[in-house]
Amino acid sequence: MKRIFSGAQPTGGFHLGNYLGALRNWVELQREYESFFCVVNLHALTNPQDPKELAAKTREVARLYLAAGIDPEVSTIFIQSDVPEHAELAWILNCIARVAELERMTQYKDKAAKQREGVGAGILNYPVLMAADILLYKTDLVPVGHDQKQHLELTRDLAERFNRDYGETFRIPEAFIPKVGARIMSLSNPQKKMAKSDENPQSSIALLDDAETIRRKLKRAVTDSGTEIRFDETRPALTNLLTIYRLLTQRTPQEIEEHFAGKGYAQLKGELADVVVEFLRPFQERVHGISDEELERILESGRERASGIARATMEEVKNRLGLHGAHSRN
Ligand code: ATP
Ligand code: LTN
Repeated sequence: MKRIFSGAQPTGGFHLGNYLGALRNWVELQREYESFFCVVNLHALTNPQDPKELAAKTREVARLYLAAGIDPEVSTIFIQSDVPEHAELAWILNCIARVAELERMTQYKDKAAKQREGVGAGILNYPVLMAADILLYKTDLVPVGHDQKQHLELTRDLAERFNRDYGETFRIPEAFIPKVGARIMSLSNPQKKMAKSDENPQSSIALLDDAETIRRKLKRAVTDSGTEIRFDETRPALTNLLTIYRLLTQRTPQEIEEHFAGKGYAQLKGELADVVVEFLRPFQERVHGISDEELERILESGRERASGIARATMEEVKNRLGLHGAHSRN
């Protein structure tokens, strides 16, 4: 069976973009692949975190995975820092990565530009840790949103370089980026993606937002000029709302355009709010229905399953590099 690996950071509020761009596809693909879904808390450390909050968010993200439909009986859900091999392999890959290629990453450039006190080394090395996550599990497919495409290309480059220099070790992974939903845009600026790190809470719908908040945010969402409700690339704000509607109702663009013929933005926003609220209600109930004990049991069994594979890969990597431990000499 081929393997999937993906992850999300336990930072900020998980939003509809994270769900529609990534999580939704994890759920769909989990039965066709052996799947690993990780809460990447070491990645979160690239920005300052409050320790208590980080611990709570880490559990919350694992709950969101479960509520979205990741089945712990078929998929492995675990926390990145529970498997030390992620950091270990990241160090090794850092030694074959080049500073110039890391500096070319657009996410790095964006984040570096915002940092007034000097950009942290962790932000530069962030995609190397991501490569380690993926390569440790000999992953075939990585379902992510569009913003991760360049990081996946770097992952492939690092794997190829290692294989060339030290012998065939890593599988070369492919990105799985959905045709629709890979880039859900901000509700307040359709030129920017919906992002957890956006300082304006108005710009995204969090999966844990209550009904009233959702209605208010959608009512205030920016729109373009023109009145006709249709999918139109020259009207990105409208098309973004319609795309969310499309993915949550699973109706075709044609059906949607017919449905809204002769209606205005207010009607669309109202109906979209109903759809989002109806979608999130059972989701939120499931999030709160998972007991702490059950969650810990799932994460512990995830840790065990992930560790077994991670350890085996690291053994191979260390052998390739001449890093034999005392126990394996002789
Ligand atoms: P931010 O939202 O602040 O940019 P992030 O992208 O680092 O945070 P993660 O939680 O690490 O957020 O991302 C989880 C997944 O969600 C990734 O696969 C990412 O590509 C996807 N994703 C994030 N934002 C969007 C979006 N606006 N549309 C579609 N997919 C998205
Ligand atoms: N960088 C990703 C999160 C991430 C990831 C991964 C995704 C870390 N490691 C491995 C897929 C596979 C992001 O979305 N910000």
